[in-house]
Amino acid sequence: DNPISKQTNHIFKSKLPDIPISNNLPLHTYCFEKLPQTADRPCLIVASTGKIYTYAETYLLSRKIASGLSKLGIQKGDVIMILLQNSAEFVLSFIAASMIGAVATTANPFYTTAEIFKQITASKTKLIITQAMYVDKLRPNEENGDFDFKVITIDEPPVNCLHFSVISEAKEEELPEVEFDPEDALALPFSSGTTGLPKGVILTHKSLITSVAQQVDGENPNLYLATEDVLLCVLPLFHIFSLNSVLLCALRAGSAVLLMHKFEIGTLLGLIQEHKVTVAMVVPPLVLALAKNPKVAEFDLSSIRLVLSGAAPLGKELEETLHNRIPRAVLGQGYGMTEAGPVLSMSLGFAKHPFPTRSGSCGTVVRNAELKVLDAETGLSLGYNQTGEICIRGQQIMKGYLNDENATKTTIDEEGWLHTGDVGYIDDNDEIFIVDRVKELIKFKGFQVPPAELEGLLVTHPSIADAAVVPQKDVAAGEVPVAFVVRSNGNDLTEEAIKEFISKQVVFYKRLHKVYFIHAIPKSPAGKILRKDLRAKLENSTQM
Ligand code: 4UW
Repeated sequence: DNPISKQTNHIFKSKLPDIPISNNLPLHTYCFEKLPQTADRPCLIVASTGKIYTYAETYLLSRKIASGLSKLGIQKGDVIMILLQNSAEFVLSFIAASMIGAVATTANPFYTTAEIFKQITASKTKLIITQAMYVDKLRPNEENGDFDFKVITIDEPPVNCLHFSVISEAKEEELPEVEFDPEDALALPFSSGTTGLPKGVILTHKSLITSVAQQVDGENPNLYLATEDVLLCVLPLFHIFSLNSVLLCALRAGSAVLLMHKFEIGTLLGLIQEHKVTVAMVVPPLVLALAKNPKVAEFDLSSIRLVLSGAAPLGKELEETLHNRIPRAVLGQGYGMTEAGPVLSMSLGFAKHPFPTRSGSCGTVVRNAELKVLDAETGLSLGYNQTGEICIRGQQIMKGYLNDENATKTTIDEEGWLHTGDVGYIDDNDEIFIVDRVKELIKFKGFQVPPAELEGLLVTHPSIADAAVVPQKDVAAGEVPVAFVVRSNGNDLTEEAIKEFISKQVVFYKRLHKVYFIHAIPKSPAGKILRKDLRAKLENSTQM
């Protein structure tokens, strides 16, 4: 027996058996399949007002909104943008889009005008649902050109905008019949993936249903949620983690979703106590707050039975500190990537009949999927405890990038494997450990910061000849973006001026934390920035 050949085609599967998945349905039908049983159960709880929408109300309102959108001319395949913090209107609009075969592109309301318009342009947004305070950002100027989209606000509408009641008070009987194909696009989140600028990620009804089913379906669901569960929804729904693993999983399971429109630790702790939150989906900075903030001691968090962290690496010590604070809760991680539909793996400690897990792992590959670890040099797939690039295959992954065949081809290969750009290994308990990233992406508290975007902005400055942006480790944020800049004329341009130049153009988490001036950006013969060299420069130099 040749041990090498045995390992060259190693494919990892879940410890849970594959299950049949109803991914031929439209997403809303799948999510509300148990409506006859859950009709009177709480579905959405709006934290700021205490208003509760039952499952029946959520479903009916979504139908009205779907009908209203259709009255406004939104048809199958059209894109609507949801530019909102977490709110009932966010959820209802998303489900409504599904009901008429429309596509929802979600964006951060804190984005600058330029960032929003890039997404509007790329997605050909026909209608935007937002709040009055963000409408000023939606006024096209010369740079943005001519646009033709309707704007709906969930509060008092400014001039030329419509109020949300225009759609939410439409007649559900007039909801048109729409033909569905499981491969129809449904969600269009934007992600920079392994390289370049943010791109529209096409997630279909089939991919999202598959992903949700991989988490919460089956006799022994990987992520067991019951109708009695109350899920904390503080992570922004415009990011795929919250949209999929909090909202859609909760809807499918018939659990309640506690919607918080922003994070504030005192409010959060009070809400957990008041609503007896049982399941908390979090990112590492939130784990840090829960583990270390002295206010935690003043509240009763004993209702929490499960804490699921993801979107960025979680330190082992932090996990253990939190465990000491809420010893009864099962802690673990999920690992997702927008393009992967998004969940690749999840802790089997969350299963209905859980498996023992190890601290620091990102969980085990989800069921009905295949995972492999690719050796960068040989292109072979590796066995247990060998480090390489993580690749995933299954019906949950994206259909592709919107209008970008090249980027799609470099991310999903001919055999259907999606290459994540994450580096890790699978241990002998089938658990995934991520150790590095080969892609460009920087993650600030789980938010994407695409270096190419900042580099593109930097070189538009008249006194900058060249620039590269790389991550620097940071205790609070995980990583922060820092720039290496080559000045084009003299030494007048200061670090402060560059930081300000960028911060005016981007959302807060993309701001540069440091600028280093150098004579030339190290590049490969093909002209690619040698990011590794720059990262090493940061790590090695104490002056920096
Ligand atoms: N450990 C280390 C992790 C981890 C990680 C992600 O912004 P995106 O495209 O997507 C996300 C999605 C996260 C997510 C979705 C659903 C879910 O259940 C879950 O589990 C809790 C998480 O973050 O960024 C993708 C990149 O973020 C890094 C990794 O580099 C990945 O390619 N990342 N999760 N647990 N790193």
